Amino acid sequence: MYSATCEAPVNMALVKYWGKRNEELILPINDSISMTLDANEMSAKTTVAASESFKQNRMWLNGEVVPFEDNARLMRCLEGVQRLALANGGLKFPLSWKLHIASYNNFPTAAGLASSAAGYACLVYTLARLYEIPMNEQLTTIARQGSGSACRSLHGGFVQWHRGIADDGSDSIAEQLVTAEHWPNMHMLILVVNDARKKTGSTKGMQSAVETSTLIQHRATTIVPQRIKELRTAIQARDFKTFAELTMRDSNQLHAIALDTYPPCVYMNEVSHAIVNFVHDYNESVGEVKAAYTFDAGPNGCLYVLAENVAPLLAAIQVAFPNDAQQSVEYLKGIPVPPV
Ligand code: 2P0
Repeated sequence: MYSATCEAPVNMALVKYWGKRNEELILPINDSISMTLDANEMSAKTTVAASESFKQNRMWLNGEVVPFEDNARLMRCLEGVQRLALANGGLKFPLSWKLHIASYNNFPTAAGLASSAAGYACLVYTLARLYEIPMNEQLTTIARQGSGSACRSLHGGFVQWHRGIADDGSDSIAEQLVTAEHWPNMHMLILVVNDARKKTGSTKGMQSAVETSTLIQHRATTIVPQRIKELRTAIQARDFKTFAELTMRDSNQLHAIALDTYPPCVYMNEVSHAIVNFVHDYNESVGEVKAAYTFDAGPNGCLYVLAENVAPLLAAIQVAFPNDAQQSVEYLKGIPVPPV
């Protein structure tokens, strides 16, 4: 038997991926930029074993059996890695050996917290290790076919997913812009507003947006290219103020597009909007932009803040959102919290 085990962290988009131009290959209509968390924060951990004695391919997610060969995205990832393995040559065992895959998330899978990004990135990387394929750009094009945002979790730090122009998706790759060490005091707090499964998943939500939103093409062709340039410059310069404004504007635009979808997709709730207001009020009260929010396809908020500003921000959050049954905004994970 041969096996490999790896971990891959969640990433959170700053300029959002929303909309595909090819559903099957998962090719986006615009570039996106994200930040990958540390692997010891929120991550997926996957073990893949291959053995001559396995009768069939099997997979477990958080201990529960899940479909394998009926899962087209999973099969595409497996076939993609196996194709690379064949091209590499020197296989230790035949590709016909069946696989057993076990994957765990160390955070709630249903919470809408980018679990598929970490999961597929981890799957593809672990398969690559099993077949002894070194990390390379093509792996990001394979992870992309599991879940679009997964391609970004193959790199740490700040990462850009290029939409590409080729019809076969060969240039729709993820590229690391800078490592996490470039901006070591950048932190993310997650405010868990609701950990229930969302009504309209991202795949369906963005598909409806492409079909019905009259704003989405303008965003993809005009707004995002400029925003990507500006964000890259802000990250290079560690310019938090510009970084924060671009991030907040892009989150707001994603949800404007979701509302412009017909029928509309509503991902943020009252508490999410209260978080938005809180961050703007907080920045105004301290006279400087010290926090930025972003929301994915769900109500949970992510705040970006520099290490030195975490303690006062957390103190203000606790005052604004007392932890009662009605409005539970909870600090989930992130960093060692200094005394407030
Ligand atoms: C992102 N999201 O850039 C955006 C922002 C959610 C909001 O990527 O259909 O699970 O598997 O490619 O990657 C979530 O979408 O969708 C997502 P598929 P995915 O992170």
